[in-house]
Amino acid sequence: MADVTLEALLQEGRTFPPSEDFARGALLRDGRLYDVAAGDPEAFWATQAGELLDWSEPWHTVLEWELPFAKWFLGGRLNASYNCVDRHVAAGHGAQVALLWEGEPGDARQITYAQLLDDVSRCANALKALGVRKGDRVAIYLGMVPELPVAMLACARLGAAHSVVFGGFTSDSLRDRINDAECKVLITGDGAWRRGNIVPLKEIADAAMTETPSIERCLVLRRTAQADVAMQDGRDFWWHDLVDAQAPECPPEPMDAEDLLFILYTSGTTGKPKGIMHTTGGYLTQVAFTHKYVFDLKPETDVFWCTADCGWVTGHSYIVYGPLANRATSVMYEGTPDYPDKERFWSIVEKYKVTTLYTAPTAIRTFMKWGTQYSDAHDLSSLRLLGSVGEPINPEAWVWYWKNIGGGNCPVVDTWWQTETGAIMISPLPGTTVAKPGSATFPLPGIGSDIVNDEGVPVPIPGGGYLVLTQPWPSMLRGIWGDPDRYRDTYWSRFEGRYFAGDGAKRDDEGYFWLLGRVDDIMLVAGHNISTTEVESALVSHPAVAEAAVVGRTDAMTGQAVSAFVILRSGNEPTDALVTELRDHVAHHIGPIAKPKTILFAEDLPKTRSGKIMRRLLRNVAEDETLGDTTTLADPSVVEGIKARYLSTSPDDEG
Ligand code: 7RM
Repeated sequence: MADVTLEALLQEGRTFPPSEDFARGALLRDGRLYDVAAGDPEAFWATQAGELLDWSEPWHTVLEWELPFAKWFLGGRLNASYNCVDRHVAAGHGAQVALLWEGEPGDARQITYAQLLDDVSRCANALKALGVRKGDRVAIYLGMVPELPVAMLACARLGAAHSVVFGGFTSDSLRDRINDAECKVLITGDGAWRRGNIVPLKEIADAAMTETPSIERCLVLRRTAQADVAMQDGRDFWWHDLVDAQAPECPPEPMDAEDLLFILYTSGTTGKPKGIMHTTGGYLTQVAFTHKYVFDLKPETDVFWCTADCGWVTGHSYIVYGPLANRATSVMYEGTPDYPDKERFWSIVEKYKVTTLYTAPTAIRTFMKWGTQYSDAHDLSSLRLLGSVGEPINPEAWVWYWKNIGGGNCPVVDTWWQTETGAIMISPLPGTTVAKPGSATFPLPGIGSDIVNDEGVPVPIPGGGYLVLTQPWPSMLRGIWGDPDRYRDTYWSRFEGRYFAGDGAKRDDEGYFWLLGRVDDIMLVAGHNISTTEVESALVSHPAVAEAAVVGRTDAMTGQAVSAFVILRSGNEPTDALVTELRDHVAHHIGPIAKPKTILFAEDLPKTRSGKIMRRLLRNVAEDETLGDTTTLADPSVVEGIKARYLSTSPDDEG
């Protein structure tokens, strides 16, 4: 990847050291752990596994690496549910709140660790009664209710792998995921609340279950209490009948460190969804490690809030397994940021005195678009640390978050990782790393990564190319369910001996990592590679812009031309003069080569259900092609709307 745009990000000169206050109280105040880990990564991870978790049987071998297949902590035995719940109760912390659950307006529940132990044990007994055994797979299709983590932990208690399917997916997606993993039981609900409306989960599940031969039983939680929920005799059981009747004791099954903990499907842009497999010991070690040190967790005083849905990996690792393994008190929120009003997040922060907020750039850019009046109306002084995950965070959004939400005194940790990596891989350590807005900074202790060129040769610092991971890590995926060849092809064949993440990245002259987006999205303009992230960040650095997506469109002169879709901050008008100004702004910040040939103002951008911009569809719009597969879109009407506007606006064709 040639890099005309390299200078652009290197111009980001702002640096943010942790405040003295924060650094003084931090778990890690210097970089020693990097050296310890670099000296002997296996010994480092073994120390973490021993310190952070309880094992019923010690491991005899830390790592067995038969590229591309890794096994960690061989011979070790443990149970994830025991580590997340029982041991905290046994240590006298039963009365500590595990989950501060905030439901749709008016609804709230607090669940202590002691209560959680009861709930998980009863649910596990119910699953047993439904025939679930160690080694089985259980599908979970629920909204963000406490019973979702309870069900996950109940599966883990029995040694059955869960496959959580996001509650916003269609019956076809649910059916395909159930069939791929041959799940035996489905756990769902009568419905889920979504902005005052009911998503009829059971109806959708019923449609799926007409074509899921492996499903024997279905457990149904009553959440919305609509009138007519069809229950099939002998197959369907109400949670409140079956689970509530069980004994609150259920011995946790000792699991091999390498036993499957869960499968989680990633859709990707092409091909059928991949069932990413995570196992017990390594996964739990790394989620506990990263949750503790990246979020500087103090279990006695912190209130941690990860705003993701449990249907995504972020929810698995930083709502369920990481925080509970570390005995954190977490907020779990059922709804969306804009319902019933745009102050919802900030009233929750104020209500629960949240100390640590972990959210996504898509949310931060939305808050930027709305303006600061909503956050200003609340006391956010409990916050001491902010996190970001899911996409590159534009420097302007980073600074906005730091200033308006963090009040200028909370470190921001921009955390890069994937469903496949299981846990955070590249991120600041908040008490010691000097942050730069837009940079995920450095690989964490124990993580090996590099940036390589097309031939797989490491690119010297400073420079850009493909992000690779160079050594196995404990929470790495163990494969794709049922498809070892696809595992090898997708991740381990592009660069020999190294894991290819699919992302472009750069290092600046101080070795900071800057993630540049998926390599499929990189544009080639007049022989120069231009990253979508950089042009988008340049656009977002203009005071009128809240969010931007850029794609390459075929161009007779330059091969590809930059085509931008822009969302304005409220109070700005979409004028021709602004188009000119924005094009000049990009030219000024990056260079004339990156100047968007066309700019279209939009109300919204097409996003996946987890909030990532889907540039592939915008590319179709820009190329005037028929729209491709839109099934993974959160709201398919958005892209239709953009397409209609695009066609009615004549593209600006001067250079
Ligand atoms: C956790 C999660 C993974 C992809 C990944 C990147 C992008 C995630 C960041 C990021 C830049 C970040 N898992 N990504 N975090 N890009 N900076 N901090 O999102 O499997 O759903 O997605 O998300 O492209 O490869 S995921």
